[in-house]
Amino acid sequence: MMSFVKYEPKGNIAYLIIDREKALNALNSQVLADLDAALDAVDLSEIRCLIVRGAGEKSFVAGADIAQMKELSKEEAEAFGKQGNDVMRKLEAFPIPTIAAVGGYALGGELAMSCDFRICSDTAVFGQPETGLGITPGFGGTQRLARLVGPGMAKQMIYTARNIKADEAYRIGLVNAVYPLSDLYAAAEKLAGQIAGNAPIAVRASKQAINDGLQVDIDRAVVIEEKAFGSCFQSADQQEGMGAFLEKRKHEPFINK
Ligand code: DAK
Repeated sequence: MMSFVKYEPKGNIAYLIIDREKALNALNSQVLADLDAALDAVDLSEIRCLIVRGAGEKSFVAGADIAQMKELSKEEAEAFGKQGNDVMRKLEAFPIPTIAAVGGYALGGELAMSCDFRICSDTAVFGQPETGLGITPGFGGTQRLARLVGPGMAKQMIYTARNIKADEAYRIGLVNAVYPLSDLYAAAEKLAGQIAGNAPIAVRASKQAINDGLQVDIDRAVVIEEKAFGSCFQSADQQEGMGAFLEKRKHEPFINK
């Protein structure tokens, strides 16, 4: 069956490609369901980092599908919001790191914000157009943007519905780096490769500790970190990583054990 989300493994990293180019990769229920299924299909024994991108040269994701949303009842809107929230949460909590490679429009940027971090092309445009459409952001847009760029900037972006370009997105910390479009995916692969080269148990435990720790007070957060730290010990990769340092040699490739 035709899917709007392509899963393309490449060694021990993989792409998830939102592939609905004729609507600039806008998210309707089918795309969300396909994204959910694609996440389930990731081979976590092999893949160590995911790169999320949009198909084509113009858009990452042009937000939720306005044609689908236009006629929703209140109940249907809530159900659509929940479907999106569930899949964004699944992506955010995905066991391995995720990088959003934003080449073009990221309007209603909830998908990008659910990734661990974002890099973008110099052609990228970010914005939350929702209040101009008569709705609030959904799929976590009011929540994650404020956590990423602070409440003041998030409120300005959401109340004004004004788009910002790549340089401003970089300045406010919404993206970690900006590349020419022609270099974006190579840069994403390089980052993903660096991540994939480190001990997977440690990388995953770091992700979970950061995510879980941000939800609680600092006293509980440091306990979460202690558990994550402990979970790495007596692993083959911890033994090899530390052993190699002490023996002044390069470590063998990590084996995720
Ligand atoms: N939905 C549906 N179709 C879209 C679309 C979208 N978001 N974005 C683009 N398309 C379609 C266009 O309708 C057009 O289709 P055809 O006319 O060819 O059939 C095709 O993609 C190409 O778009 P354009 O012709 O408009 O291309 P341009 O280069 O002229 O303009 C643009 C590109 C990205 C500036 C423009 O397409 C645009 O402004 N798109 C809409 C962006 C936007 O406002 N997105 C929505 C963000 S709001 C919630 C749940 C979810 C949400 C909120 C609440 N609850 C349940 C509470 C989420 C909200 C959002 O994401």
